[in-house]
Amino acid sequence: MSDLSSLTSSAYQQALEVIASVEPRIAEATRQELADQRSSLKLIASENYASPAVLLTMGTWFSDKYAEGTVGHRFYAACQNVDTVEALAAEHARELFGAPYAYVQPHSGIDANLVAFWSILAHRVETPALEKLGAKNVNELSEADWESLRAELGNQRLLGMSLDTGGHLTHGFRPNISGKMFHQQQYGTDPETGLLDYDALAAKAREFRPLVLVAGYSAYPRRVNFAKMREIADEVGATLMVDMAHFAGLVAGKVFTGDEDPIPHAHVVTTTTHKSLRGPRGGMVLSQEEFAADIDRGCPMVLGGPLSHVMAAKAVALAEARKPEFRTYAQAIADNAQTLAEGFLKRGARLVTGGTDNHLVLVDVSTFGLTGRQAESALLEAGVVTNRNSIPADPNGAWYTSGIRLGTPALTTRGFGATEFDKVAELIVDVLSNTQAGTTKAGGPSKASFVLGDGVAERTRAASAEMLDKHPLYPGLELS
Ligand code: DSN
Repeated sequence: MSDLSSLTSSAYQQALEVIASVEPRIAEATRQELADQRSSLKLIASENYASPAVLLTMGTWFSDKYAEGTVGHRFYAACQNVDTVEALAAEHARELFGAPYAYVQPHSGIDANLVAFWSILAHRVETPALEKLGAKNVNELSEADWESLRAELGNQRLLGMSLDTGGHLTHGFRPNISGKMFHQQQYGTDPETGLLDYDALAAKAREFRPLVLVAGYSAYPRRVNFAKMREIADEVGATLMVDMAHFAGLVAGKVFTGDEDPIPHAHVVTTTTHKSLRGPRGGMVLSQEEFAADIDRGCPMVLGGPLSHVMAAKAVALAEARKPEFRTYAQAIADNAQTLAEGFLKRGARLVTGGTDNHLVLVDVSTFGLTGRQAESALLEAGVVTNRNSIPADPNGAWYTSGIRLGTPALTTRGFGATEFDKVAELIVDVLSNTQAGTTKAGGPSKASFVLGDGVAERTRAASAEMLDKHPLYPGLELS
């Protein structure tokens, strides 16, 4: 056991004892969560395993500090150490991504997107209106001018990728705030190929003329040409916002470069920090200088006090991602996704878009006679953690779905390579081929219940355990 893993073991051992002295059930659930994560194949495309350094950084007294405002300009006293933390996290983010500006306060992806939306509205709508009226801020406006500005702010257009073709809720999905605060339209993918059709997208943008064009995805298994996206945005006068939450690790690790790197092409880029980037749970906004001042007003515009302990952990994670080994990790994420996709294809499974060139694979499980819900549940019983996901034009809707989404970031962190990912595909195909759709209580076809063949869960768990034991999670971390 290395010194570091021994230190980590004793740190967690002692922390759990302290927690148990107050609420033993929480200490027990925490131990159990580690045991469960260690003993299952984690394939949720948006999850990962942060390093012990990142995790430990979150458990400190920075959590107790209020620090509304920005570095050096806080609405609370005694923020000198939070200033250090926030400035460092932002510096690492700028250096890592080559972004002129970084804002590390958002608590999550939706917060980051809200900051981005409102800073775009502030920059493109509010500021010019205030200038025209000769006012410095909205408090100086007459009631009538304020009402008319408010109406204008709420009357803007956003074009984003639809949820069922791989976009995210926050990209203009009607039930989400993004679909309510903007007039929204959605672009999709080509019905035949499942791929983005840039010409169709451009035609839609010309007709709709959005203020904001959102690019990025959470379930699209392909790379995006952000240079083309920017051309489209420029042609129609839109601001290009890229949500790179899923693939930030591939951008950081220089797997996505040139036209596939959103940073030089987008006006504003948002991300979470806990997916392929392997940091703490949180969000971040990167931008060109032009938007910096408006993004900096994230608090109080849409955020409250920053989570200083999480900003500290972001700084640690971003420092990790600046190391050369992170590039090796990022490349392995993409290589492993290729292997996983090939493993499915050679065993006869159907993949949306026919494959992948990022970190995720979307399997159409209807060819196994299952809904996504049934596939997800059967796999979970066999110790394989995935999530059900809509496929384009999904006949089973967003609850039952017809797909499962699989990602490689987490198991790549554990050291899985080509051999293991091919085996993962084999195990999943075995489970799905040996699962039958169940029936409802009334005897009709069910979209949820399923019957897993005898012995399938046991043989899957045994084969997984062999691989998981060879690639332990947090090697050397032992709890008594
Ligand atoms: N929930 C995340 C995902 O799984 O993709 C996105 O917010």
